[in-house]
Amino acid sequence: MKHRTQVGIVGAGPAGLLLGHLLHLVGIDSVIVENRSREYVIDRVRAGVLEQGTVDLLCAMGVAEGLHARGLRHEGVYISFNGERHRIDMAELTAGKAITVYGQNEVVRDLIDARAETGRPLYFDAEDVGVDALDSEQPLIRFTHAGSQHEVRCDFIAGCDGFHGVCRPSVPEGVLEVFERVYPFGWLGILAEATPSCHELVYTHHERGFALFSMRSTTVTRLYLQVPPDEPIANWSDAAIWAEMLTRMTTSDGWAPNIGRITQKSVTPMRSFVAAPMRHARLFLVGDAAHIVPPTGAKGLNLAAADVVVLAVALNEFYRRGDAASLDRYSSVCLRRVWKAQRFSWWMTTLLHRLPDETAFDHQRQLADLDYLTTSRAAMTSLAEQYVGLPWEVALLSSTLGS
Ligand code: RFL
Ligand code: PHB
Repeated sequence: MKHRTQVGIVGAGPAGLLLGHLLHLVGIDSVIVENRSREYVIDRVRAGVLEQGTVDLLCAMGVAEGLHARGLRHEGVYISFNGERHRIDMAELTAGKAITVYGQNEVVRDLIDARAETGRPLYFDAEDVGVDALDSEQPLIRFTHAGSQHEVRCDFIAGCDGFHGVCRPSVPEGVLEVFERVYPFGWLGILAEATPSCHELVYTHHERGFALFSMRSTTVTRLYLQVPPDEPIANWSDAAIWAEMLTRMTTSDGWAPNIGRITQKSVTPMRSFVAAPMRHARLFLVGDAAHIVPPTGAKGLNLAAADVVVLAVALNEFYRRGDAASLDRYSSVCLRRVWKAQRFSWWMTTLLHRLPDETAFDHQRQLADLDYLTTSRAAMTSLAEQYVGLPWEVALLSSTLGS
């Protein structure tokens, strides 16, 4: 089967779905091709923290009904070390900005529903997905679906297929420069049926390693523990997980997470990665396909959304006015934000984790950093403005959606 579209989108994660819907709103056609099932894409447990800019984007796109009903707005965040929790009042330090806790799977479900309502094509369970003719005027996406072979001829392809996708590896050798750091630890994450015992997140530095208290709703707690990067999850019984969580997180005032039935557990490795430029010919790399951050700064999904805004605005200018200047700037505009998020995520990660080869000096310096962070208004402001998200190109977006 042969199809023709303006923008072919590989991947129905947050990046692909957001892009598809923004393009729909400005009247640009797209076909989205996803190799997993609808259920798998929705059930995958990942991010939870949305920056103010991501929230504003979902609102401007008219897909924020669930977010308004079930999202949890947090105006502060806690940093815990030496058994004491210290609150950073983000809203006060950033003239009223906040983050919102709303699961990535909820965002994805809302966007899949919105896509279905538009009637525009979205193929799940696509097999043998590949991109071709990238250097031509009409690049192609090829895939097999329900036994039939499909070929989508596109003006542009958006590679929104995550870190393990096919788009980045399809760029010819020598075009992309890769910057990478792999960390000597991973995160063991759980979801538990337990009422969150604190209404904001708690990032904990502990002798035995990092721990994070988060949530998904008023009845579900999300927790993470620093573990070795290749730690088999089978090594961790539920009882062992709770014992370690309580050891690391309990503070001297008696605060600790509530315990409940564990409904999901997994180990995630941690890396920082950037491939530049984020474009080759008519292929644009978007979100995790181009960059990965360690989750400590809660930036991955938000960075993917920021890329999407830049690309959608540029495509709109191309189709409305025949002006390709913004498409030509896509990579450099995105990379400025990406590198600042890389720096922030690396800083949060190295501030809060124990390194296997760290010296007593490193440890004392880390504690001094934490002390400074939680007592200096300048340091707290710096964390707050990056955590709620550096300014977005929202003016650009609203003029595009309004046009
Ligand atoms: P995704 O979500 O990986 O989506 C890519 C999609 O492409 C599909 N795909 C293909 N489709 C067709 N053909 C192929 N050959 C394909 N190969 C892959 C995949 O099935 C998938 O559906 O990338 P995207 O859209 O760029 O979104 C990025 C975010 O998912 C990611 O950055 C965040 O989850 C990172 N992250 C967090 N980000 C935040 O902003 N805040 C957080 O609090 C946060 N916490 C986290 C996180 C990631 C985590 N893990 C598991 C890595 C916590 C964790 C534990
Ligand atoms: C989450 O709730 O999954 C979460 C929160 C903060 C992070 C990472 C993940 O930094």
